[in-house]
Amino acid sequence: MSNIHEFKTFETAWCPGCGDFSILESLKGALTELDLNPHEVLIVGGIGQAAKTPQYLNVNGFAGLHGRALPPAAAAKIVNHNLTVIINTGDGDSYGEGGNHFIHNIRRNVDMTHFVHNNQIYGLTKGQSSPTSDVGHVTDFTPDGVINQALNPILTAIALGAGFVARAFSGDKEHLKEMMKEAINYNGYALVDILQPCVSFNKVNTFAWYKKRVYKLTGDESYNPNDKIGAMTKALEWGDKIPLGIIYREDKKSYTNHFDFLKESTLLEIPYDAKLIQSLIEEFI
Ligand SMILES: Cc1ncc(C[n+]2csc(CCOP(=O)(O)OP(=O)(O)O)c2C)c(N)n1
Ligand code: SF4
Ligand SMILES: [Mg+2]
Repeated sequence: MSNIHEFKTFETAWCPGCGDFSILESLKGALTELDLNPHEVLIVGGIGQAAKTPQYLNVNGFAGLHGRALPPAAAAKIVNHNLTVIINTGDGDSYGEGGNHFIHNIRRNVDMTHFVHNNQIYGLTKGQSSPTSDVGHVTDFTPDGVINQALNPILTAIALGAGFVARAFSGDKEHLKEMMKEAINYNGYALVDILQPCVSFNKVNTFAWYKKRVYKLTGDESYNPNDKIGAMTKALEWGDKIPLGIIYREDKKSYTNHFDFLKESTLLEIPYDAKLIQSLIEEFI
């Protein structure tokens, strides 16, 4: 059994009261309850407040470029599929700057878990609107209110063929931890969009704003997360009522499971054969 203290608590640069703190705590709890040890886990971030998460946990970490967390995460998993690979990064990083990677990583279905700290704002750069800011949201960058339609990450992920799509709220740590465990255990790309209040720069989507609206699908027997059309209809719900829980789930073959040679060992363990590589190069000369 791993111990939560192994994941340590480092000094953070987050504002007091930020929703990111509970995400970090729930993540540590989920890793411990899944009995994972620090050396078995890789956490990858891009750039932003959320993307600092790998720096605050005693696990393998990789800080990528803005919007570019998913490619190195996928590469690490493909090279060593024994690693538990998790991406913690923001809504701007995941759905804006990294939007193209978001789309094509879903299609590739590498077995990794993507936790998006969705504060509906660019937090690190002091509060510009992000792809998930609602229409009408006033920021310094959009003084007359956002006019662009907000991106719906849940609907987009389901439409693109993701096999595990969930939503959680950083104001409900216990439920968030359970969603994290389910997502990490899922074999394939798993998205958990986490509603995360930014107390400094988003004065609209506050803890109180979310608390008034969120409700759980978890435990609701009448909801079937395997029904794709039903899940897409549920994904459209946003505003007065916001569903939390596993919105869609389907078992699919993950990327590395397509290759028989990876059943015997990881790519990392296959010895480097300079002669073979040279002969392959010579084919092209
Ligand atoms: C290529 C590039 N563009 C822009 C920036 C500036 N930048 C840094 S963080 C950030 C937004 C981060 O927002 P988000 O991903 O939502 O994370 P948050 O800080 O809200 O957690 C931007 C635009 C950058 N570092 N690199
Ligand atoms: S700016 Fe917002 S997202 Fe960033 S640490 Fe402060 S409260 Fe959190
Ligand atoms: Mg953000």
